[in-house]
Amino acid sequence: MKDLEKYQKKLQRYMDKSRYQHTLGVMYTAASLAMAYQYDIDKAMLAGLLHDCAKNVPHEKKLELCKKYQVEVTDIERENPFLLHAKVGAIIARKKYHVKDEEILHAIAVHTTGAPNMNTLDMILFIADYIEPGRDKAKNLGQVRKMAYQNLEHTVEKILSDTLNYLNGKSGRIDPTTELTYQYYKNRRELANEH
Ligand code: DGI
Ligand code: FE
Ligand code: FE
Repeated sequence: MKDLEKYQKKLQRYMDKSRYQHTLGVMYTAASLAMAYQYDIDKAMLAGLLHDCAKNVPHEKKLELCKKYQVEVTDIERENPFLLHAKVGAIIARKKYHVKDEEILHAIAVHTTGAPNMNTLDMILFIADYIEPGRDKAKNLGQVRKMAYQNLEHTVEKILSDTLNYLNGKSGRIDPTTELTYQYYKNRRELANEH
């Protein structure tokens, strides 16, 4: 895809080396998950490439952009503006990279907390961000990487459970969406097990 190369060059100018490496890792991991689940590979790669495009935008500027484009900012996002790089990433992908595909924009917008009832691309991006080869800090990474190629929903639930455990041991507030999303996927699995 020609756009992909163009976007890579542009992104590289805005990102430090390690963030760009992570971005490429997510892009190729998203491609590989798209292969496994017969999803559109080009779309998965574009979502992966752009998902953290707002990562280096200063907090003030992120709040400004949300106001300008009438994107709602929750109290938790105001307190932890790094959470906003997902929603603002979708704004920048639309305005600066001219991405028109709403599925790609949505996947970028929900990539940090997840959201209940995510679609296939949302889950591919959410998982790829967590398991890409450059990641090494989260626990159970080996198990999660294997799960990713067996069941997307179960993997999302596992990642959220591990993330909530990790955040509970830290002082940072937990976004209710993260909690809500975890409960949603846990309930779905339990309901399915009853039948
Ligand atoms: O942008 P990346 O670092 O590549 O990845 P990301 O957008 O998934 O952000 C990961 C971080 O977000 C990780 O340190 C856990 C944190 N996080 C996820 N959900 C929440 C959260 N942090 C807070 N405070 N609250 C949340 O609900
Ligand atoms: Fe991110
Ligand atoms: Fe990321």
